[in-house]
Amino acid sequence: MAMVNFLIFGPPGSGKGTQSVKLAEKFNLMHLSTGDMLRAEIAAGTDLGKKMSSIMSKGELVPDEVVIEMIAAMTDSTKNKAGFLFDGFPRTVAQTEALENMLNERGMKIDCMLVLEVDHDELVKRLMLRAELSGRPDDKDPAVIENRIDVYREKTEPIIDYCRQRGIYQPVDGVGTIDEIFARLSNLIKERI
Ligand code: B4P
Repeated sequence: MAMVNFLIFGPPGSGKGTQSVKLAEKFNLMHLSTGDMLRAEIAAGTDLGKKMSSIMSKGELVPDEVVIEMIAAMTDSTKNKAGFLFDGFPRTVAQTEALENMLNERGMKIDCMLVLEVDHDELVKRLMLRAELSGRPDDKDPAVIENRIDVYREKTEPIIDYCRQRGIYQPVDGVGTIDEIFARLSNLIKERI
């Protein structure tokens, strides 16, 4: 059966990670989160993790090559999955082109880009709350949160136009309870899988 591949997309704090875990389980998708992979490198104290942690704690994006390499290393391990769910990747147009190439080489494509839409004040509220619970350094400082949102608008949002031109752009209301948003996303995935 052909794999159907999804991007879950949206500003920091829009709920990509929260929803991805649940969706991957429900639809047997291979969940790949570059944020989780980078935090695992930091937690393991690797050289790469040490280099990346200062970039991430400022709310900047790590270099494209780093995340592209991480994803490339994972795209062959599909283990009878129905498709990929890329979470927090791609974050630049260059990453998007690299992902398309990787998938094309394997006879696949990006089938759908699910974009969680959440207003600015709600994003800040969620991230400040998460800072209290998780202690993530990039959530603690309101100035870093603002920078992450600015970086998203400047470097990541242009991917929306790129995907719109390919006819795979699918906006989703990202405000509501986690279960409500899960139901909205599930309906969209069900139609395509
Ligand atoms: P990520 O790990 O991708 O995380 P994120 O954008 O901060 O959050 P996400 O949208 O997943 O939010 P979540 O579900 O957790 O990136 C972290 C950093 O890693 C980046 O800033 C960058 O430095 C680096 N990085 C990662 N990928 C990269 C790439 N490809 N290229 C370059 N750099 C990269 O939700 C947030 C909070 O909201 C949680 O506490 C959650 O419980 C809560 N929440 C979720 N849904 C809610 C709802 N419906 N209502 C209320 N609260 C909700």
